[in-house]
Amino acid sequence: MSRTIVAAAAQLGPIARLDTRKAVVERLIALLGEAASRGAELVVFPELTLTTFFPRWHMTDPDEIDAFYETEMPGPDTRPLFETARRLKIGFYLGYAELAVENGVKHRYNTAILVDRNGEIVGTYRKIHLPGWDRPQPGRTAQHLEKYYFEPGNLGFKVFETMGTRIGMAICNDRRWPETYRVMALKGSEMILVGYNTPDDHTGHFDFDSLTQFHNQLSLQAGAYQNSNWVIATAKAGHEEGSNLIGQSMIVAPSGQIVAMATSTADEVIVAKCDLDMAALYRKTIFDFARHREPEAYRLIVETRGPVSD
Ligand code: CDT
Repeated sequence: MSRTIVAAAAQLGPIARLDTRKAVVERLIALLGEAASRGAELVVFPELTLTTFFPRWHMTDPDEIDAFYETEMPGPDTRPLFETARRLKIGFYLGYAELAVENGVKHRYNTAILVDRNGEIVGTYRKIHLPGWDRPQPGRTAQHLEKYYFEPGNLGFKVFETMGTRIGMAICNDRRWPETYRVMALKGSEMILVGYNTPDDHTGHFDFDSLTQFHNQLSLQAGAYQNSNWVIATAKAGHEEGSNLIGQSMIVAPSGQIVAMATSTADEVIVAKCDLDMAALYRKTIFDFARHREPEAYRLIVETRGPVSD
């Protein structure tokens, strides 16, 4: 008997700086309802779902900064989302800015959680590949200051056994790095969930920026195919506070084929029935890791960060 899971990407259009959490959560609940009515059992929301993409600004006032972070999950504003998911029997991935206190010390992470169909948090991931800079860059109107607002995640790439499958999580820039998918695939993941906020005007180099959508597709399709995983990737999209965020949320099969893609840059749900045994097919054949991988030849990948001379 084949194993399937109906998965949805719930793309969000822009969120303004002054939009309240309550207003955003109402949008998420509407998307959850639509996904459920179309048979979805698992919904993926974007990176930093609850607020505008604030790393585009350099803020220095601690109170102003703290207002973008969650100190508890669920909290008073997000609890209705968990309750709705439990009632609809639908699991979800949610990205948000996390302010955590570990051993009495404050830490800030770009985080995603995985919630099962009973509304319980069953997995947490903290973004590892933080793009951008740790201080404002002179001459740039739109900054990308993720290294200023977050520390690299300290939980590694884990795989969570839940909802009848094995699920891994990644966040935005992680999707461009092959190591992200490979570590989770080695741990037996069958589905990788990704939320993102990707501006198409961030480098100022037209030759590069004009390929932003192509690079999104390329990374997600390669990650899915080379690692025999379903990839569910969800954008925060549209013209947000002066920045153009690409949409193109998509569901990619382990064959690398795109089986669903958003057509707008607004709130939009896409749904696909994912055959989990398709992942097994690729992993038993062309990507049978145990038979074909040669880790001795890859040592350098974990021994160095940057280029080395041979
Ligand atoms: N949020 C995020 O990781 N965005 C990046 C843009 C990088 S531009 C410095 C991305 O990889 O899409």
